[in-house]
Amino acid sequence: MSQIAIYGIPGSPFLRSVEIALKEKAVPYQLHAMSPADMKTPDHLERHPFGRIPMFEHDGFRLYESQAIIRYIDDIFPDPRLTPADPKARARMNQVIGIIEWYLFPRAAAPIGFQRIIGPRLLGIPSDESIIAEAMPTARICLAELDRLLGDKPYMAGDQLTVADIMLGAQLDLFSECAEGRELLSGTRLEPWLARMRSRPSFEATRPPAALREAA
Ligand SMILES: N[C@@H](CCC(=O)N[C@@H](CS)C(=O)NCC(=O)O)C(=O)O
Repeated sequence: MSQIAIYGIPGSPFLRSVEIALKEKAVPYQLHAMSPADMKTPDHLERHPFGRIPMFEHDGFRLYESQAIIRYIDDIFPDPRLTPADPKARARMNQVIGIIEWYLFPRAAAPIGFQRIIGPRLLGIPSDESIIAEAMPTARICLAELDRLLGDKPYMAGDQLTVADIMLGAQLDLFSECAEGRELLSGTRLEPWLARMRSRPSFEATRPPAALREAA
């Protein structure tokens, strides 16, 4: 079996997405657990010039950007397939990934999650309520739109688990650890969908550390 290594901070939703994809395919990997202090070190900047995580390595082939990593994993280990064959389902999957990358993470989950979870819980920094208030309108649009796109389907793009479910599940699982995330999920179809995602062995095996989960 070829060697897969991943670098990242346990609990990070993007790192977790990659781990979930590997677990879904029962592919073993080695996790190099990092701390926030490691992000901008010369060693890590050499692996990831933007100083972010995750970073992935497969037999010497290095890759960053989570969706590129997961799509590569899906190509190399195609069973079970995480990309639908149907063009409309594939487009829906890609649309959800785009919403995560452009709106949900940078403009809602990251600012609110940092102010409510990472800052106060891990770094001892008090929450800045003005940053949370500024992010809430985008967070509301994101959750409403993702709920609409899910509709009554079992998965975001249809009848099968795709990259979109994995990436969104990892994001919303952490986001639901704060009151704002829970409030926005409450009563939506995303709520039972997230419960189903959480009960998958791949999600259970990659649960964020207790310090993050108990931060609500
Ligand atoms: N587009 C990147 C985003 C990665 C990302 O933003 N990761 C966060 C952790 S969840 C990070 O590295 N944050 C560090 C920082 O903001 O300095 C990907 O998909 O991998």
